[in-house]
Amino acid sequence: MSSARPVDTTPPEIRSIAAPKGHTYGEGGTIAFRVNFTEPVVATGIPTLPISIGDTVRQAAWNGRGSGSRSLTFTLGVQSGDFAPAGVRVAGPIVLPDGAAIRDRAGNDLNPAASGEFPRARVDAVGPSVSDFGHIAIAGKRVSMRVTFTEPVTVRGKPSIAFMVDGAPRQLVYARGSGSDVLVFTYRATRRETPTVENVAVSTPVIALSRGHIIDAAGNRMATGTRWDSLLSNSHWYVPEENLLAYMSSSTSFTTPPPVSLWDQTLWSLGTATDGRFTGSSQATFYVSPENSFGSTMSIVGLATEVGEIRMRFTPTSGGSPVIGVGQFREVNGTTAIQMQMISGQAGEAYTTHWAYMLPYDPGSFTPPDPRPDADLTSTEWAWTPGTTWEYQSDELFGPGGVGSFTITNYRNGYFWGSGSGPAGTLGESFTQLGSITPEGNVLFNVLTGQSVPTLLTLTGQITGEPLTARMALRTYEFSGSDPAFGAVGYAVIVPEPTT
Ligand SMILES: [Ca+2]
Ligand SMILES: [Ca+2]
Repeated sequence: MSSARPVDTTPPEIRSIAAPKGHTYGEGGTIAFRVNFTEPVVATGIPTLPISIGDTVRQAAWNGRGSGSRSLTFTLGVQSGDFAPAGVRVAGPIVLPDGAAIRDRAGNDLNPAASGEFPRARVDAVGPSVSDFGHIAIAGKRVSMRVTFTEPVTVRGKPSIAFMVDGAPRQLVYARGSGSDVLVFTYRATRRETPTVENVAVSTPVIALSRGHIIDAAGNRMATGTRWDSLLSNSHWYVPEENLLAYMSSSTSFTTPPPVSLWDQTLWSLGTATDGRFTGSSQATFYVSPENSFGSTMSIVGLATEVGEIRMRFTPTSGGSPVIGVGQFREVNGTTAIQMQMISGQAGEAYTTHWAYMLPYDPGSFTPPDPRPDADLTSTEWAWTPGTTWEYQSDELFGPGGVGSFTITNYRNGYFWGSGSGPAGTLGESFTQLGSITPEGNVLFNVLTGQSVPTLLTLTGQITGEPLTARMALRTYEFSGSDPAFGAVGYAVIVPEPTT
């Protein structure tokens, strides 16, 4: 009696996929998926198993071992930015690229259908970042700042934040908070120092990690300005056609005569960025009329912070007013733009202010548009501000605790100007102002005081609220050395019009 072995015509199938180890996988972690088949399989090439990590599908690849057995292991290396707090899942059937196969011993091809959900295999390859730098607090000799993070962090070493006491550079050093999402940085004044609201100033706050680090629960390091380095390094930026608009005022007043509109194109060439710091050059062309233009070539010193703010200083190569700017990285139609507000700042010269969405370009294949008079730059959210009066507390303008007011008389394309006054004898006894407000409410403006030798102050901050409840958080902004410097925050509160 012959017992012919039956011919195997049944394709192998996936019986199960074992859950990866329950864990939060950080950047550089490896997630392993053990795929069990209904019979022994022979694998060749590099079969892959698609895995959903949040919104991204990535391929876990066969690790090359176990051919001839009933199970194969597929592994996936977690990459920076991967994020799946609810776990990962199989996104589709096993993929067999050219040259890859999974077959049983009789040569039947695998039925590749696969599924599986693994809620305990969480992925967090997004480093913690600062969500808020608090105000500086002064209590006797102790100066402190609370810094809030996007998630709980663990601190190793002694990270620090540079600031100034009486013009001297000092460090706020990490003191406490590891394990939570708020860290406190402190500085103890020396015997000869008396820190006060007036003499303490913080630059654009940046956490220096020199001898330490800040990590999240999955071991990812704090995002710093470093994450903007590749975007900024050796890049070129231009102003798109619809943003080609600037305003210029006289050297003595921002209202009399009124500022005039200019068409401007500004091109930046940036060098290598390191930890968010960069240098470069700027070439601007301003047209007063089709026949009347002037150019300006400036060197750039800039800084991007971990939360995506940009501070820039432009120094004319042939003398003249420096320009300072504040900006934010913003996504515009899928491109990372730099929304920039800039204003020239040197008492006694004509002033120019402009804001725009700067876009990256390749000078080898793209010619930025020339200035032309059809700008469509808008910031309609704040079009209600003309005619509003603001009560404003500013130590710098009105003396310690002093209060004055200003009125916005004109607002066009996000540009505004007006005038204000304060207590007699103070710097801000009378002044005019000129600047811009972005759709998101970022404010940058110059104040020019009314003395025979005027003083210029640059203020920056944020406007929030509706016409009846609006307020601005403002602070002075200087950028003369390698770091920007900001004064303490003061508030401007809208004064309701009398109802009759
Ligand atoms: Ca079979
Ligand atoms: Ca994280």
